[in-house]
Amino acid sequence: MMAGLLARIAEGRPVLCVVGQGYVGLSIAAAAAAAGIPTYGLDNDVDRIAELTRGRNVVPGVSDDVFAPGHQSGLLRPTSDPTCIAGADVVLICVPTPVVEHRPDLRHIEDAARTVAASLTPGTLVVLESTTYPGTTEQVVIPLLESSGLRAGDEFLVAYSPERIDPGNTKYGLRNTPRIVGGTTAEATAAAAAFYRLLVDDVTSLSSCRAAEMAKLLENTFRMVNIALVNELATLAGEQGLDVWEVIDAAATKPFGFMPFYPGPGVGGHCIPLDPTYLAWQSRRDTGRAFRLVETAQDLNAAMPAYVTSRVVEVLNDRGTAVRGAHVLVLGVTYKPDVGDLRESAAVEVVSRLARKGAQITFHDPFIDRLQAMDIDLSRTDLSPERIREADAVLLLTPHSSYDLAAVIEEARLLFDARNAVGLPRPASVVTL
Ligand code: SAJ
Repeated sequence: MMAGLLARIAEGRPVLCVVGQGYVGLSIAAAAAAAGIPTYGLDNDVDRIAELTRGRNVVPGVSDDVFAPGHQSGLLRPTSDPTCIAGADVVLICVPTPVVEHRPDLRHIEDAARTVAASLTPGTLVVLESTTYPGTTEQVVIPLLESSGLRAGDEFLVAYSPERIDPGNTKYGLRNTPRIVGGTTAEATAAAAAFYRLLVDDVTSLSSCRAAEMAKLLENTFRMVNIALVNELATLAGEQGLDVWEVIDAAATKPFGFMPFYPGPGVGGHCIPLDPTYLAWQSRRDTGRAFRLVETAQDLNAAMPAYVTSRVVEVLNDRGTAVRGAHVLVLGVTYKPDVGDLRESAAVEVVSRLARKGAQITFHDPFIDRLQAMDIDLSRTDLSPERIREADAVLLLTPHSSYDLAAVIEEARLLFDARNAVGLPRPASVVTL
């Protein structure tokens, strides 16, 4: 039964079904099709499927140079019909794992597993890619898959392999970002590793699903707590009149034992601020102990929008301008540069806080034409010299690469550079955290 699966993988043409066509699922579905693998891109959003079928890349975070080759290959078949799973050799589950009230919400994973179970056939490899807490694959996904009546390990194989996409990263893509895979059996691990080697240069096999689940959480928790470190350092440096960016760059001259992270208005996206919660939640559930570093770091990062807001109020005040009635032009509101995604964007909270203090906010972001979030509803302003001159302060929160900062500095009476995009030495009209 598995011999057929392994043979089709070895031939480089297993039939693939990717459940979930968000930025993770569509990226790997398109790459697989471009690599000659017949691929179903399964999603229950029929409008999204209709657009993708027409060749329109409607998923934020998926670059056209990833989507286009997949679509043009003629092997990428967007669909909302889950029966395609019955003909698949390999099924990847790439669905969101949100956090709701500080608890993992596995609803999407559970729904996907049930959908797979309804059409699962013997000899299939099922891989979970969604970020989740260790034990999810074995304790949640497998029982749902076995509701098909098939037995995991004997009649179908199960593994876990976390996605490692970095939206907006033009240097690292699917093929040159190393992969880790862990299966419930040695055969599952081997089959998953063989499949991913069709798409990825460097694949590392682990001893279990749980090891792979925990490794992913370590990766993102590592980032989150180190960002919290420099965020807290920024508030301390600010009070001491130190330029935190100079301090970080100085520390980064050490060629070993240090990795620079940078402060800012906060931590956004749907991974870094959320994934570590899975670790904290499981620690409390399984051991009764808090995962203190995660909880403290999340509090520190969550405090940054208020800190940046207070700094803007302070620099306006230093120039004799009350924040109430002050015209603040915000540049960049997405969660990170060159990615058109507002999820968990700290910039949105800063805008909301300043508006609540009575500031007159205008904003520009090349990816967002209307900002509706929290208690704000603003249309994008044009980025003309007049608009910049009108502002009492220009607040650069997300430095998209399309911004001509020299031109902004030329016209701005005051530029608050929350990301040190201007760099050192800083012109007199430019202030920072
Ligand atoms: N941020 C800082 N300071 C830093 C780095 C990031 O404030 O030094 C902020 C960013 O502005 C952003 C947030 O943190 O608001 C998250 O940025 P990110 O680039 O770390 O996170 P994502 O969600 O875009 O992508 C990350 C991947 N990024 C990198 O490895 C650089 C990677 O961790 C995961 O593959 C991916 O999340 C995921 O899907 O888990």
